[in-house]
Amino acid sequence: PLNDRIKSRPNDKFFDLPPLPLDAEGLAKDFRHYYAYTFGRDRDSLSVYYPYKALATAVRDRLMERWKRTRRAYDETDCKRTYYLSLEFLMGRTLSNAMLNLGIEDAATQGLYDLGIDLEEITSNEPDAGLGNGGLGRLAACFLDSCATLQLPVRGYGLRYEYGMFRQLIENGEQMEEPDHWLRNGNPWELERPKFTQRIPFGGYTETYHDHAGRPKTRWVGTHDVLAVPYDIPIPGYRNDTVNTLRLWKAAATDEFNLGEFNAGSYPESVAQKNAAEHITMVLYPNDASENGKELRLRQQFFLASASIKDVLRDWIRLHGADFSRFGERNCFQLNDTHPAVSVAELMRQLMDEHGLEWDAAWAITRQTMAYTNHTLLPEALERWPVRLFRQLLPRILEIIFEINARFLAEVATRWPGDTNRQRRMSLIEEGDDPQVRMAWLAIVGSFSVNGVAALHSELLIDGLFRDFHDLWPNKFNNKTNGVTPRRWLAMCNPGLRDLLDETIGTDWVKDLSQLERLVPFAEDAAFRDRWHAIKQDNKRRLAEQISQICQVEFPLDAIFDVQVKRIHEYKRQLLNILHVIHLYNRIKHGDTANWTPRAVLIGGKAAPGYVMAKQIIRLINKVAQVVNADPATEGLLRVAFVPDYRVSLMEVIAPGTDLSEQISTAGKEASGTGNMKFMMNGAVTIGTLDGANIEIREQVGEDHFFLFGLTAAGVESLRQHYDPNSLIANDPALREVMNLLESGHFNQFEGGIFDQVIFSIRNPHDPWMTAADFRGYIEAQERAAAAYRDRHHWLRMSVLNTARSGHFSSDRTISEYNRDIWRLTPTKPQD
Ligand code: 4GP
Repeated sequence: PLNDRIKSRPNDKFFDLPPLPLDAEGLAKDFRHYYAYTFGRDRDSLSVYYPYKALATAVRDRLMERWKRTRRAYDETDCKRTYYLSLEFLMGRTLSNAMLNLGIEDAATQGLYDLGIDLEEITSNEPDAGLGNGGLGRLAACFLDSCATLQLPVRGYGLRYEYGMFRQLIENGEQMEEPDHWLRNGNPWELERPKFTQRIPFGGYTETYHDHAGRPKTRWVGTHDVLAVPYDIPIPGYRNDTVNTLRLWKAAATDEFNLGEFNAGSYPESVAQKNAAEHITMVLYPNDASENGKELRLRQQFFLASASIKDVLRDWIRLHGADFSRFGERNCFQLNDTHPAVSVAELMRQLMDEHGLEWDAAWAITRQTMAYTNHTLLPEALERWPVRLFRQLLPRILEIIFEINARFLAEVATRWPGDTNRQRRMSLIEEGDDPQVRMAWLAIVGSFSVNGVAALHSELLIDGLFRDFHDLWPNKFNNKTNGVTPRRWLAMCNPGLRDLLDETIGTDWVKDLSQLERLVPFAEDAAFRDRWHAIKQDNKRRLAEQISQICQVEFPLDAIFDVQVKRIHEYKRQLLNILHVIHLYNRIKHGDTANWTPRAVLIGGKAAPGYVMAKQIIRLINKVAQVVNADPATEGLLRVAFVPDYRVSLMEVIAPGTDLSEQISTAGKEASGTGNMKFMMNGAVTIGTLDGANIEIREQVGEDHFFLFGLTAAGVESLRQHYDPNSLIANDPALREVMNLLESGHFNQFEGGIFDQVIFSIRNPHDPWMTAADFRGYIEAQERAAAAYRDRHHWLRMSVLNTARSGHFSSDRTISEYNRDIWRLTPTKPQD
């Protein structure tokens, strides 16, 4: 056949293509070619989307050769590999990042300029790939960028959701959700790979049989299968010719569905079955740090786990045959939270039922290859699935989980004989009327490494939630403090600052962010600080223009830009922020404005559609903003805006234009935070609690360059017993007046009672987030920040030092640690 004939001709014209030009002329030529011939556009077509698509296609071509060379290098060196399994990859836009990493932005700018086109007009037409909720999903995207930049053989595995994170609209102050059909106009970055389609079983039942050697075996039969079709996305490293892969699975019906296997002669029912199969990857569950306990979600989880493991085993067999003796030492699966934890049992199943391994051999491999990262301590995020749901959807997987549990509990009983309480606590199955599978326990038992995402978080895990497991296996537990990619979050989003850094300390910082340290002496240089200031003001102007367009609120450029953008959650305490805004407003109304620092407060973020309290907080922010902005007394002193539809591409404008970064969660609740790192890198100063990575940020930058307030994690826990918000309110005139304004209905004149629940939460002695407890400390820290901002050069010094000391928070550092301690991969260059 054709394939063999082509293969047998080494180095012939068919394969040996000249490398594509990376210069302005070459890019412009290809751009015009795709625009005119591939997309069939001419001067009358108005859509702004096609210029984007034409340029994206030209850029993708330039990734393609490097992609193949990277793949070939991994195959030929037969290196160890890691698979990053995640239900979320919050990639944002790809085009600008790909051009940056390829080193062709200047050429593209010039090439398009010669055609009379402004590059930014094109790049801003790319829809965000919003295949994630927040921190956990964006972390996965930063990690992929770092893995490719460090030339590590890491492949991402995820789901190709038809609908990503919903679009948020604000109507009369309230959040409305609109579906995000991000694939509507096609996705130039993906490559369908139908050849690697996998078949994923659901339902059915199990039966035992004897194999050819007479050994008893189990098989899973009578299943309703769904096809997993892979789509590959290229992940370019920074100027190193490496292009790694993100493989996303799309669910498709099998042919049997089309032929009506289940409903012979009943065409509409059979098509309905087909739709049901395809539902699996229809939509991303929009909950951040909370459980998604629906059957469809468990289907998604198993679908990802099963398809990805099949793909990895297929690849192993392609290169090594069906000998798995070295599989364990050559492969690693990193589980991004418990969402893909069912992989532990699914790897066991495939190794035993599909490849004939015995339990012990399969378990040794599983325990040698699985590693688990925890991303939150919040109890509501701890995934548990009803045993009955498992029995019905994944009967074979449930059997394996029971067997893992029986063997594990025997180990616990040997270590702590007679300690039945401990056995009950550690069991993978939570007993009760409706027994549940504890997915975190399954992940811990099945993994050789368990990590938290910041120092405090990892400590709290081992002396809290995971304590029993830490007693048993102390060496399994480790910390990997999060990081963010300096390519997107500094070089790409802040070109003004990038140029100044290049000029001041050379260009190596993009690949080695610790180089930013070399900026430290420049913090003392007044002329340098003036240039720093000019760049910040430009970035603020750009942000203010966006806010003006989107929110019709004008931010004065001399104001301190005070920003909190992240998912809306009670523990993140957007409520505390808005109480401070009300306090400032109250001061203005009382004429208490001596030595005032003008302030522009920006808040943004999505609430999970079913999270009532979070939605009320959004409404409150919007109502307070309306009243404050409309009051002539606040002119020039205070502005407040809630920016709708916060997403990756908005953060690219927000972070560079921010002066003050709000990281004000209740101590002990924010596992790490990563927005805090993006702000710091871009020269914002943090006001924050001793929580998550804030602690490490403060250590790096020094306590004089961080506005600290609030209870510690230990303080929060010990205050719980005798927390009395009502006396705090009664004894603090500022808080009392803020509560009076709220309770008098000042911000909801014609809508009585809409904020009752929010108000109640502040006054509730059982308020887990202890908003009132930190109010006094918070407004005092805000006053310190305001005073510091009035001393411009003092502030600029802090700003420079924040960037200078942010090197530690590069995801390159994080990934190097994952590799050093967990993955142990060899950096591998693409072949020539
Ligand atoms: C988030 C955590 O809330 C955040 O602190 C952390 O920085 C981020 O993961 C990345 O590790 N958790 C989630 C989630 O997004 O869905 O649990």
